[in-house]
Amino acid sequence: MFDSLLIANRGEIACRIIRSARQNGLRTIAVYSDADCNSRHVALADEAWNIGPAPAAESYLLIDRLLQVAQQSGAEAIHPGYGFLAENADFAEACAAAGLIFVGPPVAAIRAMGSKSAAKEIMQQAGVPLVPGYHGEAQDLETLRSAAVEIGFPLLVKASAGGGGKGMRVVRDATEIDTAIEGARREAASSFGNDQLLLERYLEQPRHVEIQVFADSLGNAVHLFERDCSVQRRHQKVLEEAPAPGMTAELRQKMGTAALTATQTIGYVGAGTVEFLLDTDGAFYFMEMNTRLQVEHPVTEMITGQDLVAWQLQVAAGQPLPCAQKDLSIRGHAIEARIYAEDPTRDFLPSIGHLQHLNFPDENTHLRIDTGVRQGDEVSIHYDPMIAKLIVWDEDRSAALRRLRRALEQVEVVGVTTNVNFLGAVAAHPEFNAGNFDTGFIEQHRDLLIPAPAPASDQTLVLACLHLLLSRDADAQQAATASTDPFTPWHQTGGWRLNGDNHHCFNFTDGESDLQITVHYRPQGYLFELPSAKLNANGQINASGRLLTTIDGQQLNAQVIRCGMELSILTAGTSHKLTLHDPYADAFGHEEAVGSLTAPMPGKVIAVLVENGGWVKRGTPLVILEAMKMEHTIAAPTDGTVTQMYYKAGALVDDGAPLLTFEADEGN
Ligand code: MV4
Repeated sequence: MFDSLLIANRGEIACRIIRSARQNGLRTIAVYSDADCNSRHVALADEAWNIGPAPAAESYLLIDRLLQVAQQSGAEAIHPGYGFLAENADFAEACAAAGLIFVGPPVAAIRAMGSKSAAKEIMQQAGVPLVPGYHGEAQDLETLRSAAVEIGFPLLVKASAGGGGKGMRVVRDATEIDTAIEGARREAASSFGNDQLLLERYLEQPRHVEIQVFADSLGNAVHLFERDCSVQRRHQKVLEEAPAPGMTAELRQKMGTAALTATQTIGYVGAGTVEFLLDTDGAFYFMEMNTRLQVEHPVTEMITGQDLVAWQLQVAAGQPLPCAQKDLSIRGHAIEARIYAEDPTRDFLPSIGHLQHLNFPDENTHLRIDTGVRQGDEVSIHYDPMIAKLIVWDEDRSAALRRLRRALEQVEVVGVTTNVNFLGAVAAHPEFNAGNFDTGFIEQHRDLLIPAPAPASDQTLVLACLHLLLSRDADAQQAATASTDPFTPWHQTGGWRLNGDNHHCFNFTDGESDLQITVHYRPQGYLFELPSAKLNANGQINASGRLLTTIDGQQLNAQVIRCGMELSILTAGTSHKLTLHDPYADAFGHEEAVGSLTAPMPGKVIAVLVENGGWVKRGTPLVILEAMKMEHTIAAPTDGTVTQMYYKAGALVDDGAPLLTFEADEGN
């Protein structure tokens, strides 16, 4: 076994590889772009080397730079992970030429599987079942037209060099074939630089079932059963599971044998995945072979108890496979959900931003979290916006689904929009739970899986107000303790008024709606007057910052995260964002509030939102003052730097007191 490994990747897969490499006693060498200098994979590795600016084309895809780091760091082997250069035959070849062990398949195998047509030709020769079709070299219209008639309709026109469904066109009758071929040819040429096409009979409702295979350099090969990856959106996998629902022992044996035939036919070594289309009649057809470790490999690991990255390292070191086929069996059921920073309600638009709050449920033998990020990291535009893979295991599928739903409810993310609620809706959908799904599942059930955003519930509104009230009490308590005059009325927060019912008004914006909630102080807590209900509630913020409440007799705990005027309220399975209105800014005009860095009247500092030396954009909230029972936000007058904050939360300030010094950017 080699002693050192360079991981030519980032994010969760880099962290995952480092974990197994370290467990196997290897020195781990990470590479990182400028944008990743503080990332989790850098922190986990024994050493880390900068390879260039954020764009992948200027860093993670630079073969020469990676080989240079390998040489400088003394790395003996390189693991490409997935994506980036994982299936780049030139990279594998360059590693070998540099005397490095490439943790992956032989160059010839990568090249052979790189073209769909070539792969299908090889598989056809090997007797692996293919969808009836045409994948020949002759590409003239006449040949393709007559092949189409031979195949029958509906048929699919695919780009041979294509992937992920790009360039696929369904043709339902002969009159459409010419247009479809010419269109597909143009798209293939522009998208892949290769206009070769193949034709196949179109399967209306296929499932995507893939077989994990593994071969060593000594002629041994095994399969580690199947994964069902049919729940996809625009050819991006959403959920994957193992074993496949409804799979019979006979079909599993047939598919496993076909996958091993494919593997041995191309002299494969290492981890690979043979993808099949499974038709409704139980027939299966070779789709493609992936010459890398897949994102979804953890579900296979959970049902077999194997560490596939450890297998990769051992096989790359020339060792035999750790297991024979007879040693492998399926135990239980595993499901993986891919948590992404994207907004399903905006057609899954990536959501870029700062992970201000990130909390996962605790891992255990039933729950595994593979992630490349930590609270405080940025989700950047440069890379795949994956936040984590959440993998559950249990004795059977329904128990695993129950665990998945519960685990997703406990995922807390503030700072970016995520697909967590969408994943939960899939995991709760009756058809998915019944195992009735195929590659069209998401489109078929879109309305139920991606409901329109709902207004804040009464509970959410009460939780938001309670958080603000209790936080203010805590600040006031802290100020009183620190004050030379602990009994000054400025530290009282009981809503005291002369001859009046003690109450306070909160103004929120929820989506497009403005809401006002009046909170009446009561001996046992508070009475909340909501737009459509009155609720009694009280609570406390515990040491870890969680809000523990009783609302009309029901106990409920929540995480409420505040960022300036934005409040995110997270409870089991729900997350909602409210914007706290600043009536003072409205009353006095925002311009004045933005321009002034002094206290507009005597009051109390209730929040300091930027640290000394912090750079901010114009309008960013800097300090929140409380005066006349109202909140006033002091915001950045321009882009610039807060050079000195004069006060901490709880401090009392006089009218006109300078609150901070601010250095505007040049040109402002
Ligand atoms: C097909 C097919 C139906 N009939 N081939 C999509 C991308 C590539 N992996 C192959 N794909 C398909 N090929 C025939 N002859 C349907 C798909 C397909 C699909 C396959 C697997 C997983 C998700 C999919 C989503 C849409 C279409």
